Amino acid sequence: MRPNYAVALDVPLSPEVVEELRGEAWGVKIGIPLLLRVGVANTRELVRGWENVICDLKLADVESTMVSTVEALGGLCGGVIAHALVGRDGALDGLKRSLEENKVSLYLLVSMSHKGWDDSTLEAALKVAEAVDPEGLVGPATRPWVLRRVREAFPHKLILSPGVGAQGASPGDGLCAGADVEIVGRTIYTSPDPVEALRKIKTYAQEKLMSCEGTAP
Ligand code: BMP
Repeated sequence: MRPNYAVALDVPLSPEVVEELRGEAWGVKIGIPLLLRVGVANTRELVRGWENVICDLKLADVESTMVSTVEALGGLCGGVIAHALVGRDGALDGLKRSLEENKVSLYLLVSMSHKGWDDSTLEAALKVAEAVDPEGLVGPATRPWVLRRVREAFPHKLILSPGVGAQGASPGDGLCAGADVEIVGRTIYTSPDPVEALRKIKTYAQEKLMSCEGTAP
């Protein structure tokens, strides 16, 4: 398994650095902080050429509002993240249909990486995800046991996992617990050399993967 990374670009970096990161990363995750800072048009310019542009809008609303929010981004997103807990009928079912028509992937967030997230909702979120059948899921690298449960519930779906670096998980923790891609923001974009920071993260993860491969779910 290769250590795959998505760069969480919550602040803008120079186009040259973003372009260099593209050569090292699986994808880029953009969301409200970047969109508000530089606008949709500049964001589009910044991520031009990236194969996987994941729009982390943390959608959690009724169908029409979620669909309208994605439409407002005018084809910017290759994937969209929504909260599973908003439920299927009248919400995620319509969003999924609309995204499918536009060949955009849906990722459902089933558990978050911060301390205060209540994992008593996990089984309910997984049940919604099962009913909606998204392309992928999002779960925390900070709580590997949760990620293992997500992988167990969805053996073949793409799992994205934030929480590596600034939030305390080590590179490879998410991958070893069953994720396909780890999401890293601050450790990369606050570094004086973001590309080198990502390379170091990948090297560290590669070593960790060598010791956990075979034990990973
Ligand atoms: P950082 O590596 O700087 O902690 O950034 C993590 C990124 O992943 C942020 O963009 C954050 O919004 C996002 N994220 C998270 O941290 N935890 C989650 O549970 C879900 C997220 O999308």
